[in-house]
Amino acid sequence: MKNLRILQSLSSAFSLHTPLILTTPANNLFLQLRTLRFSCNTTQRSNKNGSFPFSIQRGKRLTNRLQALKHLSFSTSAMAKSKFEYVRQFETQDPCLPNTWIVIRLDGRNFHRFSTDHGFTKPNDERALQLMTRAAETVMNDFRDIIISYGQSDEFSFVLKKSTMLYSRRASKLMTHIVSQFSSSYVFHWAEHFPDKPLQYPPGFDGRVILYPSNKNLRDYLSWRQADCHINNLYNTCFWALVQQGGMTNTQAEEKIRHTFSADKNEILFSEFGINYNNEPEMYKKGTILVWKRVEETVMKTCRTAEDPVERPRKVTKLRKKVVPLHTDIIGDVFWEEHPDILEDEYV
Ligand SMILES: Nc1nc2c(ncn2[C@@H]2O[C@H](COP(=O)(O)OP(=O)(O)O)[C@@H](O)[C@H]2O)c(=O)[nH]1
Ligand SMILES: [Mg+2]
Repeated sequence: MKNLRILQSLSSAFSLHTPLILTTPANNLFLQLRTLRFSCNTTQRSNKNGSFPFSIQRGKRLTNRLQALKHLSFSTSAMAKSKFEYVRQFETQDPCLPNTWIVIRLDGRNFHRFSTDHGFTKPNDERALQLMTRAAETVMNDFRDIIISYGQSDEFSFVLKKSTMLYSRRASKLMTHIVSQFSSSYVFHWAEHFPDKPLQYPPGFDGRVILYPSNKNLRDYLSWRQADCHINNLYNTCFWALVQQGGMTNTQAEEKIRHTFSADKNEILFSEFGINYNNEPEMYKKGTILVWKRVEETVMKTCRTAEDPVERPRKVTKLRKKVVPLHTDIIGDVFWEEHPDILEDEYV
């Protein structure tokens, strides 16, 4: 305990004086306590006069604190650092505020062109949507603090639980890892979903980090994305029916539905094309929600039982957490009542 306090004192003394005496920030100063021996690694070389950093400008307070340590064997060793080391100070930290939901949304880059170049069916391509879901599942399995995800069109949102300490909540780390894992998975699984269509060029995805302090904010965010899915899908279903089945040009179709409300579009679809929008696939209307479910899994295991003491391969049923896709409403209360574990974060 005593040594720990001394270490803390030394550390805070350094914090006070580091702008003057050290060229590395205080938090880059590695203080290690090993069997009553302090080993202090700091940059030496980067001081202008080339002398040992403790002795050049030590303040009174620092001197006093170092005095207190004289009964301990105190040794310093300079790390082999180059004169370029100082550039690390330009790096900024970007931790996400504690106790907030961290949402990371990614979106396909220029997917209007990408979908045309790869012959996606309009307005919805089931293969493309399944591939997005496949990539998102991979991300969830890799980053298990993601508690729920939501995807539609060329976008996916990942929600990390409030209490996550993954990568010390560093925004750039979380966002880049999730987006790059998603991108590589999208390419990795491409051929399973488009066996006859080789990938023409590498797709890309952008990413952003959004923090929500309350459960209501988070629910409203997810509701916003699902409402967006519904609005776009109704518009696109109507637009492409007018073009593909009604023989209109893109401009004519756009003109016809430009100032219409949802009810008008439903009416056009039903009266002109016999399409009941309600019967359209749920995945197109609602998007895809990915949640964790405990599922029973039967595996083969070599073991013995109470009745049979001989070890032999047997079927064993285990509970396992698995990502499952849902295409359901998340705007109303029902979904949240059925999945109470999502919003309750036991550590916050
Ligand atoms: N045909 C087709 N296109 C899709 C599908 N999913 C996404 N897209 C295209 O991807 C675009 C996504 O919108 P947005 O991100 O705003 O456009 P971006 O900037 O070009 O990526 C849509 O406008 C469509 O052109 C699909 O299932 N079928
Ligand atoms: Mg896009």
